[in-house]
Amino acid sequence: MQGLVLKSTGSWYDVKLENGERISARIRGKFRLEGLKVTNPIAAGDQVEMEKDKDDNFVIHQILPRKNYIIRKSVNLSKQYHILAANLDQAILVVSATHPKTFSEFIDRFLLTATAYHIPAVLVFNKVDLYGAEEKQQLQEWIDIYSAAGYNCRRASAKSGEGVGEIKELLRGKISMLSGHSGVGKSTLINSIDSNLNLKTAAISDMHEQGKHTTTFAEMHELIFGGYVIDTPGIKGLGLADMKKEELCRYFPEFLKFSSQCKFHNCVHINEPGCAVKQATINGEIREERYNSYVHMYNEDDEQYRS
Ligand SMILES: Nc1nc2c(ncn2[C@@H]2O[C@H](COP(=O)(O)OP(=O)(O)OP(=O)(O)O)[C@@H](O)[C@H]2O)c(=O)[nH]1
Ligand SMILES: [Mg+2]
Ligand SMILES: [Zn+2]
Repeated sequence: MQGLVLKSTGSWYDVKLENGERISARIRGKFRLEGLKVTNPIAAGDQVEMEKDKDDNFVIHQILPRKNYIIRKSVNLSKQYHILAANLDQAILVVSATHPKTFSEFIDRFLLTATAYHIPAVLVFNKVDLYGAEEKQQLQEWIDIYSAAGYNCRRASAKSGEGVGEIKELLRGKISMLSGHSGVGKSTLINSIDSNLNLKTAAISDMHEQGKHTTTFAEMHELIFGGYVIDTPGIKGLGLADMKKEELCRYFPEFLKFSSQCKFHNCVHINEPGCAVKQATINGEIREERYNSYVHMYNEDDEQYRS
């Protein structure tokens, strides 16, 4: 019997059967992920094979091959990873310029991760109803930078409804994951797109302008107009799991146009002579912010990477 995992809360999994019925299942056996230690072997979006045990409980005994998956470092256990979701058509990062503010470095890491896992990434700049002059300038800058890098950028306000129709079209018929810091409005956006869903939301704290981690488990919701959306808990950061630092530059799409012209074929665009990527940055063909962000990630603590 086959099913689609909607939610994993630890030892139990909510699974939708092919007949539409929603059941709880446990897992049996060990599931591994390409040598990485993971805290949850099965994630929302997984297609699984199940059978019934002698007590008539559903037991998952196999994961069907994944089209893709996205992971982050586990919050407490430094060498462990958490699978956020599997089998995605797109990963949407919800960003806000204020209440709470998202930093560009976080955006760049998210895009890098999604790109490395071959998942199309979209940026949704939410809460535009709150933006003053400074935030509007930041928004325009972000849109310039990330559109030039080849990413789809959308502005939205779950409050005023601006841009919500476009995001609905973006989600129609697809499996999408929404990520971003706690409090940027992921659950509120989903509620405004499909009023049948009534996801829990909460005001951010006045003191620190941070979200309250209202959504605690990634959960996949079926959209009334077709498609699925996975609402996820707010994240602080994404690990660069699974990657060697020399590979990072492959996942900056705007570098690729130039990197074939570098003097050395294995150029990582840091200190090599005759580097076309560096030259393109000087010429303004690659945004300096993105190049600097790349150098920053490259020079980070080597602990980040798998050797
Ligand atoms: N002004 C304004 N407020 C918004 C908007 N979108 C969401 N909010 C508010 O922001 C707060 C946080 O929204 P949530 O939807 O709970 O945020 P979340 O991203 O799901 O947060 P976590 O579940 O904690 O990760 C709520 O008070 C929402 O009403 C928006 O576009 N404009
Ligand atoms: Mg939420
Ligand atoms: Zn180079």
